[in-house]
Amino acid sequence: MADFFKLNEEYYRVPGNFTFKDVYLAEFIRKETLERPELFQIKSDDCFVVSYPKSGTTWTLELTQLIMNNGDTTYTESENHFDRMPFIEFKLPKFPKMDGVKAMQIKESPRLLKSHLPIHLFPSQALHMGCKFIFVVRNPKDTVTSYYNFYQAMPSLYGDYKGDFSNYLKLFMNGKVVYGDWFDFTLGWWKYLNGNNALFLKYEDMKKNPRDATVKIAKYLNYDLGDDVIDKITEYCSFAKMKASKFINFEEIKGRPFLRKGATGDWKNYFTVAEDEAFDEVYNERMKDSGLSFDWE
Ligand code: PPS
Repeated sequence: MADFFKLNEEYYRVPGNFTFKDVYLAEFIRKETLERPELFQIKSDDCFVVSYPKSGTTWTLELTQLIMNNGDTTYTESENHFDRMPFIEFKLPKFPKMDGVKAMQIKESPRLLKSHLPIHLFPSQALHMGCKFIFVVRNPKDTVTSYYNFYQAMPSLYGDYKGDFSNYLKLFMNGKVVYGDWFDFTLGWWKYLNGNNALFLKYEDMKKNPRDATVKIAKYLNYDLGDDVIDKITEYCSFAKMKASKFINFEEIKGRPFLRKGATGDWKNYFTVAEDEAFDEVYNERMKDSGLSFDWE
């Protein structure tokens, strides 16, 4: 297997890529904040939604924000998703309003914040201040499938990726996609979350029972919402509704929306049988002691 996902030296590199503490990153991640995490100015009542990219972050953030607003959609319908929930490590001159450090400073508390940083790059002060953590994870076959499509949809972040899926899967399996190795990322956070007051959600569970996710988030954040409000929030954040919302969905390239399919099992349309088998071998080896399992269908 070792050779199955072997990358040649000419592999695709995103614009401004750099490696920080063994994690492959891109120009849109502010290196200065990784070197000086105190720049983040964390507050003890901050709530973080943390995930590897393409795991259901946007969905979880929208649910959480509506819960924090007791189901009132006024704020949700007043600004776009990325401006409402600061993406803490983001910085790219093309999107000045999205500068994470600045954006967090102007938000009222309790703040709802997004990050894709692996735990060893995450501002560690937040781990000791009583902040809330909602971690969402998705089966990695669907994650890489979604990420492959996102690379092609967002040239402003990922450049001019022209490789096929097999090529992309090799990048993913070698940790050469932005935010690095999925296994390291997931295991790192999973170990932390197990022993701490954090909420752990799986995308596949959310798909099967979206109402349950709303209930869990509300309970975790101590919002006592009525059944009608829980139903309203769940429905408001359905894939169809979020896809139709101009405050959430967008297309940088026509025909390649940010909210793409919102399905489980799409990986089967991308993986060959050989790739699937080789992937399972790596997965079983790397995740064997984790106690973490996924639905793959
Ligand atoms: S990002 O850019 O890393 O923050 O992306 P992230 O939000 O983590 O993941 C994007 C995928 O989640 C899907 N999505 C949803 N699925 C089901 N229901 C809802 N409401 C929903 N909202 C977003 C989105 O379509 C991406 O998955 P794919 O498979 O590409 O469609």
